[in-house]
Amino acid sequence: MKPRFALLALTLAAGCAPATQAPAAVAVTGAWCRAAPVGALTGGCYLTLTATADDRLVSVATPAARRAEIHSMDMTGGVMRMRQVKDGLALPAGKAVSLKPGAEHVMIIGPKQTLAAGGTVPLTLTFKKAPPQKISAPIRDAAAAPHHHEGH
Ligand SMILES: [Cu+2]
Repeated sequence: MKPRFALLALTLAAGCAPATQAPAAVAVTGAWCRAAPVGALTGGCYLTLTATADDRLVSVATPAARRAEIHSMDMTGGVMRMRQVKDGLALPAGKAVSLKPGAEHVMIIGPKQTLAAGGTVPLTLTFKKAPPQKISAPIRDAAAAPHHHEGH
């Protein structure tokens, strides 16, 4: 058991080394935006972020809308409410943080074009430590997902 533990410790130490030497990085996967009807005032975008070192998603910007905000959802007095996350979203090292319908999400406000399925939304993600990333999120229909943008 002992040699095996030593080996494991060594492997962990080796695995940690690149995170401290290399600049902080955040992997962005599964990005998409929900298709919205013509004239919709807001839209939701979702993605999964995995940081190599502790980081924060500080802000999101898009040229496709008036502005973009990071929102969280919580229950207040039995009502689901959205709130802007002002100090950014924590991204613990190595943990996949998913922004998804019914939870944290990127809200785009005042889209400049219809969010039609098949299109894309360019998003610039700004992190506290990792360099900013530009991604292109495909727009998809999500009829089955809860419609949480009403009453914004
Ligand atoms: Cu929202």
